Amino acid sequence: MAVQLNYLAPPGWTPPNADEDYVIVLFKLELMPEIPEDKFPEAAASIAAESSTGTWTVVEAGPDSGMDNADFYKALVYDIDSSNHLFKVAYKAELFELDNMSGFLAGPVGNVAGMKMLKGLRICDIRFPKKIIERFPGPAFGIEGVRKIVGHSMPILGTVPKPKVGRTAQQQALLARRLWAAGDGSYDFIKDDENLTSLPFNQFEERTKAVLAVAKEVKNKTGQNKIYLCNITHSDIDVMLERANLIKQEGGYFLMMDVVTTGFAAVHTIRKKNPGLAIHAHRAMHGFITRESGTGITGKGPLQGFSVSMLTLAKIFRLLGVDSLHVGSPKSKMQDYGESEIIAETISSDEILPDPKLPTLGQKWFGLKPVFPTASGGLHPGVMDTVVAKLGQDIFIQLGGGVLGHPQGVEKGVEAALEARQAIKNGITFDQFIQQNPQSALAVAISHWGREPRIVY
Ligand code: CAP
Ligand code: MG
Repeated sequence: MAVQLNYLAPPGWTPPNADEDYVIVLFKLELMPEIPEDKFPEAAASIAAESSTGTWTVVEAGPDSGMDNADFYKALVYDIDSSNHLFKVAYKAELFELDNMSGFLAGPVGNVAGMKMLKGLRICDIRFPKKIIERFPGPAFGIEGVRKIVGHSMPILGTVPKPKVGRTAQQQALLARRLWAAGDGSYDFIKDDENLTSLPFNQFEERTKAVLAVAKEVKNKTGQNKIYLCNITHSDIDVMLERANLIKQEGGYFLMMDVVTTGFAAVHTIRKKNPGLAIHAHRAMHGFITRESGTGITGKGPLQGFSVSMLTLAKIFRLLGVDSLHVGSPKSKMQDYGESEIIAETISSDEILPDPKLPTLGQKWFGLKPVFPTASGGLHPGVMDTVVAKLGQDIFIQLGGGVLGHPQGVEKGVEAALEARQAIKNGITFDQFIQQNPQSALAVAISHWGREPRIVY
C-alpha cells in the first residue's frame, strides 16, 4: 500500500500554540519560467515535504514503514500569499533534535534549494519556539554584561586598523595606544580586521600580548576598561580555544570570531568552552549566503537567486550565544534595504513583531539575553547620528576608514567620533554643533566625508 501525505494545511489553519511548539519558516519562491503559475501551492508543498518527512515520490507505507510518524511530524504549508509567492511552513519542534542547530538547519535550509523546479528561493525568516530557545545557551554577557565591562551607557565606539593588513603586532599596539589616548580618552575599542589572524608579520600571540598590555596600562592610569576585539578565527576549534585562553590569561574581555566562515558548530562550541570571554561576531562571507538582488527582497516582485536572510542568521547566532554581532547599518558601504534596523531590534529586544515593510515573522525570546548590534562598513562621524537614530543607543559603532582617514590624522578622527557621540547624547544636531564649533574635528570630518556614505566602485 502507498499513500501520498498531504503537506498543505486546510484553508484557515494556523499552528496551535506556535510560540511553544512550532518552528515557523517564511519562504519566498520563484518558479522556473516553464512551470505554470498554478503549480505554486504544489511547489510549496514539495518544499514542506522535502524539508520535513517526505520525498519526491510516493513510497511504500506498510506497517514497518514509519509512515504513521511521518504523517504526524510532517510540516504543513499555510498562510499562502500566491501573488507574492510567499508562504509559511510550520514544523513541530520535535521533528528536530531540540539543541542541535546544525541538525535543525538540514531540514528547512537543507536540500530544498537544489530542487529543479526552482529559479529562486529565500528563507526570509525563521521564528523559533520556546522548546528550542530554552535548549540553547544564548549570550553569556548580553547587553547588560557588556555594559558592565565598558562602564557607560553610550554607543560603544571603536576602530579596525586600516590598511586591513599591514601593521605588525607592535605597530597595532601603538595604534591602540593612540586611539585610547586621543580626545578625552574615552574611545572604547580596537578590533582586528577579519583577515588578520596569525600572519607571518603579525602573529596572534605577539599581537594579543602587545595590545592587551596597552589596555592594562590605560586601565592602571585611568581606571577605564578598554576593549580589544581580538580575532581568534581558525578552522581548527582547538586552536581557537588556545587563542581564547591566551586572551583570558592576558586580561582581555572579548574574543572575536568570524561566525560564518567558522560555522555554527564552532560558535556553539566556543560559546560553551571559552574561558569566560564575551564573543564578538564578525560575519565575513555572509553576503554569499544572504544577498538577493531581485526586487523580491522586500516580499513583492521576483527573486534572482537562492538566499537565507541575515535576519535568520542573526537569530541563530543569538541562540548560539554571541554577545555582539555585525548587522549592517544605514548609511554603510554595504547593501542595506532596511533590514539592519529589524535585525538590530530582533537581537536586542525580548520580543519583536513582524515588520510591515519586509517579509518577517517577529520573535519572542523568553528571556534569552540580548545581543549588541554592531554597525560597520564605510561609516564615518558624519553618519553617526543616523546610525544611532535608526539602530538605537545600545550599539557598537565601528569606524575604520572613518577614523583613520580623517584629514588631520588618527587622533582627530577619534575626536570627531567622540564629538559626534557627545552631540547625540546632548540632543544637539551636527549642524548646530558645527555652527558652534567650526574648527572642531567633527566639522572637518563632515566637510571631508559629508553626511552620506561613499559608494565604493
Ligand atoms: C569595516 C570593515 C568590516 C565591514 C564588515 C571592513 O571597515 O572592517 O569588516 O564593515 O561589514 O573591512 O570593511 P571600514 P559588515 O569601517 O573602514 O569600512 O559590518 O556589514 O558585516
Ligand atoms: Mg573588516
